[in-house]
Amino acid sequence: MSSLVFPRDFVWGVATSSFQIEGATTEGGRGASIWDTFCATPGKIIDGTDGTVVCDHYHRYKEDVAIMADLGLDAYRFSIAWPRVQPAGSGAWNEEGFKFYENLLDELDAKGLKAHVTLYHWDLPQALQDLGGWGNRETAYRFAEYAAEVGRRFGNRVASIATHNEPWCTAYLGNFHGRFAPGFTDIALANQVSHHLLLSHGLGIKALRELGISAQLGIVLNQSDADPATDSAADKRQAQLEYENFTGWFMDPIFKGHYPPLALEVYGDAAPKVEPGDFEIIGQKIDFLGVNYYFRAWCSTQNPPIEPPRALGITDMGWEIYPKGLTDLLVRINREYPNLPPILITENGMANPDRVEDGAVHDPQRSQFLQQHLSALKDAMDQGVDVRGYFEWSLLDNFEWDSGLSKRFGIVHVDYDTQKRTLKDSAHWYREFVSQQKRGNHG
Ligand code: PNW
Repeated sequence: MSSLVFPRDFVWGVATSSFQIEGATTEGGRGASIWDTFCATPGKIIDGTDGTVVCDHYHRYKEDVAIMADLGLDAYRFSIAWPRVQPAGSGAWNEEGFKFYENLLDELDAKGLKAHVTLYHWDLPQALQDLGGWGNRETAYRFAEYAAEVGRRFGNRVASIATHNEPWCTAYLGNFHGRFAPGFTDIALANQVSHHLLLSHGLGIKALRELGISAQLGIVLNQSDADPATDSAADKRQAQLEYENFTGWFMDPIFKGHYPPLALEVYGDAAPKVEPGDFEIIGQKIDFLGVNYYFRAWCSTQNPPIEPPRALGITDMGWEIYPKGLTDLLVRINREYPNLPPILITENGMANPDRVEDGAVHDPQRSQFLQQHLSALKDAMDQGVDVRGYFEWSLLDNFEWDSGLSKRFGIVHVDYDTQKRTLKDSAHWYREFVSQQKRGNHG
């Protein structure tokens, strides 16, 4: 089915996040999160759904782990809901919350799956938001306490711990575009939030490192290369600015010790306030970089703008399918950041309006998407980029944030009325692909 051959020890997995699949938002002593609040605000979620049930994974995790084992995967990337384990975001720990993740880890162990844990996939305890959320520098210190507690409990039994998932989305979709919780539209706030997220990352890594645990430590960033529509100086400048705003804004502080210059200049007075020593904290050495890739950025300064060619079509999110952008991105960051650690592709996948027909789900678009992106990934590796694993987004159809349940990213279909899971054709395809990698052609 494929002539692609990845290294023998390459890690094959799938990814999810707590708020998107768990449900049970008021069970087991979980505190409220900003996404509970946001979902309860009329007009914020396009189909009016919320996180109270979603995939009911909180009660069905055994079935979901069994599916991953059946697919022959090596690893599972999931996130811990901070308000489940520390309902107020400071002070008391909730043993029942930790117990859920302990049970999940036991189940993964029993099935031979390695756990890759994300500490923050956007569900901030509401109690911390009430104190200013990520706009308040103190939140970074609360995060480091939370990180250390998870590290103490699970740090020797999980393969990796990532501090944040996609801080760009938290900062800008949440505080500038207003599309994500907490729903603000203030660029200076969004910039300050991004700085506090970076600071919390550095403080979290420091605290985890001091524990001497075996888990690999890192961060997950959503990244895009940015292509200018033409060779004009204006389009090229726009593409550089786009790269700096989206990818460089987090990469440069971590790997170069400063914010990217053009973006900083354009933000002017809205640039974040940085305290002495912050970049030293942010630049803590990490063991891996998680890259989430969905699309490239396309930059045209003409009016009306020149549209991207979109030769391979778009997904149900309206995102251009552009596998070559993954190669371009990886080759670029590998060149521009000489001190880059090994990379994990922590998310890649597509939304498609899948339906069950006669007990099956035919989603050839998704299998093709995965095949194309794995091929693009291999191209980058052949050009010297050190990539160690790939996590498909997502195991299950789930709560797609402001799109609610209306967008389906899973390789496994979820019927939200019955909670029945149905393997899509793409799940069968992925199982066969992974099995082929394990069988060899390894020369
Ligand atoms: C990522 N954008 O979100 C998240 O890590 C997942 O939780 C999510 O389900 C997945 O990708 C699919 O969307 C993103 O607008 C949300 O640029 C929005 C954007 C990018 C990533």
